[in-house]
Amino acid sequence: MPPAPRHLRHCLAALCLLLPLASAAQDSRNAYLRQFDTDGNGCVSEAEYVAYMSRGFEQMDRNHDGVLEPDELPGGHGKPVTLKEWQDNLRRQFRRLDRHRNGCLDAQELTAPPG
Ligand SMILES: [Ca+2]
Ligand SMILES: [Ca+2]
Repeated sequence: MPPAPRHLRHCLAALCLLLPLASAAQDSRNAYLRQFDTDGNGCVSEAEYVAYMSRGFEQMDRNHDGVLEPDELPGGHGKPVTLKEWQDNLRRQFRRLDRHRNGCLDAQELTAPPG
């Protein structure tokens, strides 16, 4: 699988700054998971992951046209990103995080550095 385009990696890196990685005590991991886990079953499905992470897109899409133009991207440059491209990238990210391949992320998988 080809690496994500550079501008997407930048966006995702910006989102990952929200992760409490440095102080990833189990409590904060679980609190983080609960933000994603809308059905409360203790793990994050692909749909829950994409829905939650898409909020980042909506917050950055200041003119709400469904496209992140360069001036809406972190750093103010890069190729425009559509919501579909953003979500496709999130699904790839989800599959990388799902190390147990059970279609659901536990707190440990969710807070692991992407890679
Ligand atoms: Ca869930
Ligand atoms: Ca836009």
